[in-house]
Amino acid sequence: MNFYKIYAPLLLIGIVSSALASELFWGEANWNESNWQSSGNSDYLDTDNDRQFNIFDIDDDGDEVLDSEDAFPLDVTESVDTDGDGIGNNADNDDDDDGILDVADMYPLDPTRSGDMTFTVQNDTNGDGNADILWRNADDGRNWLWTMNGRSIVRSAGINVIADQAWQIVGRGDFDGDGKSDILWRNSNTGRNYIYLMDGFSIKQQGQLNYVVDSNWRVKQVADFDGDGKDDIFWRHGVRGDTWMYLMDGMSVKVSQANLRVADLNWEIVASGDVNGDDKADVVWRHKTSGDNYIWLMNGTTIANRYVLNRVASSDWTIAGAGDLNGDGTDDIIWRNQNDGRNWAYFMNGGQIQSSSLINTVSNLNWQIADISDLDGDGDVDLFWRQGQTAQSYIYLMDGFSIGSSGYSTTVNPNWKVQN
Ligand SMILES: [Ca+2]
Ligand SMILES: [Ca+2]
Ligand SMILES: [Ca+2]
Ligand SMILES: [Ca+2]
Repeated sequence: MNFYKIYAPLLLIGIVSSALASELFWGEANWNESNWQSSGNSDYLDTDNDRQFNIFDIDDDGDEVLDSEDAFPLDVTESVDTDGDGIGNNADNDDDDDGILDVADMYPLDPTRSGDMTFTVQNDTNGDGNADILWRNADDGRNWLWTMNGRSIVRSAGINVIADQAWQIVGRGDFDGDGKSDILWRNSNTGRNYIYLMDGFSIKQQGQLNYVVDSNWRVKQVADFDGDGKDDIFWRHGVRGDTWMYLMDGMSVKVSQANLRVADLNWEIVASGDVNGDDKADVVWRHKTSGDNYIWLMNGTTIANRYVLNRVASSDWTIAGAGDLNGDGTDDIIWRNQNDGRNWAYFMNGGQIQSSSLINTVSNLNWQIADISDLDGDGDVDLFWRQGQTAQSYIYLMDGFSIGSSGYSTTVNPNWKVQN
C-alpha cells in the first residue's frame, strides 16, 4: 500500500474543507469549539481534534476507517459490528451473536458456523491437540494411556485398574467440552453406565450416569450430534432395532430421546462423523446384505435429512470409520476390504462423495485399523493399526489419500485392546 496515494488526497480535501469552513462560516479567529459542541449537533464537533469539523471530516474519529465504512464513525475504538447489536466487535465478546463466545469460536464472524475450538481433536485425553491411544487389558483390567505426538509415544502410563471385565469401555468422547476426551463405561451385567471425566492420566471427576438394565441396548457411537462442543451418545437396541439419543452435558444427560426404529438388523451403524460440514456429527449406516450405505444428517436428536449415499454390494468391503482425512472440516469415510486388503477412502462434501480413491493395499488381514484420530494434530486423521496375531502396532500419518509417514509403534501383549 502506498501511504501517500491514499492519504495525500484525503489530507488535501481536509485542508480545503477546513479552509472553506473557516472562510464561509466563522473564520479561524472565531473558532470556538465549545459553542458548537453545546449545540448537540455532531456535525459541528471535531471528535478527533484534527481541527476539521466532523461535517467536513471524512474520518470523524480518526481511526483510519472512512466514515462511510465505519459502523461507529464517532468512536475511535470501534468500526465493525458484525451482528448489528450496537456493540462493536472489539467490545463484543460474541461478534456474530451465535451464542459461542469469540474465544471459543473458530468462526467468530460467521453465525452459521462455530467449530468450537476445544473440540477439534477427538480422542485427545490431555488437551495438547494430539489424539491419544487408550488401552484396556482384557486379562488383568489395567487401563492405560499413550499420549502421542505423531508416531512418538510421549508418555505411556496406567490410569487405574478395573479388574471386573463386565465393565467395558463403550465410548470415548469429550462430554464436558473441556477439550479433553473422556471415557464412557457400561457394565454388561448390571446395566450401570459410568463416566470418567479425564485430564490426561488423571480422572478429574467420575460418577454414575444412569442404569440401562436391558443389555440389548448398546452404545453405538459417541460424537457431538448437536454441535455444542460436548459429545453425545447414540444407542441402538440389538433386538428391536430402536435407536436413542442422549445429548450430554458433562456427567448428566441434557436430553434423552427415542429416535427412529430400524427393525431390519441387517442395517448396521458403522460410523459417525460430520459428513456435511455443519459441525454436527452424522450417522453412517451400512446394510449387510444389500450393500446400501445410508446417511442420517443429524441436528441434535432430529434427523435433518436421510438418504442412500450409494451401494457397495460386496460384503468384503467394511467401513473402518470416519474422520477428516484432508483437513477440510468434513469427515471422510474409510474402508477396508476384508478379502483383498485394499484400503479405500471417500472424501465427503455436503453429505455426498466428492471423490473416491484407493489408499493402499495391506493384504495380511490380521492387520486391522484400530483407531482413526489425529495423532500429530495437523487436522488430518491418522490410522493406528493393530496386528491380531502378533499384536504389533503400526501408524500411518495421513495426508489426504496419501500416507505421509508410517512405521511400527511399540508391540504390546495381545491382552491389550485399543479402546474407542
Ligand atoms: Ca472432557
Ligand atoms: Ca453435544
Ligand atoms: Ca453434520
Ligand atoms: Ca494427522
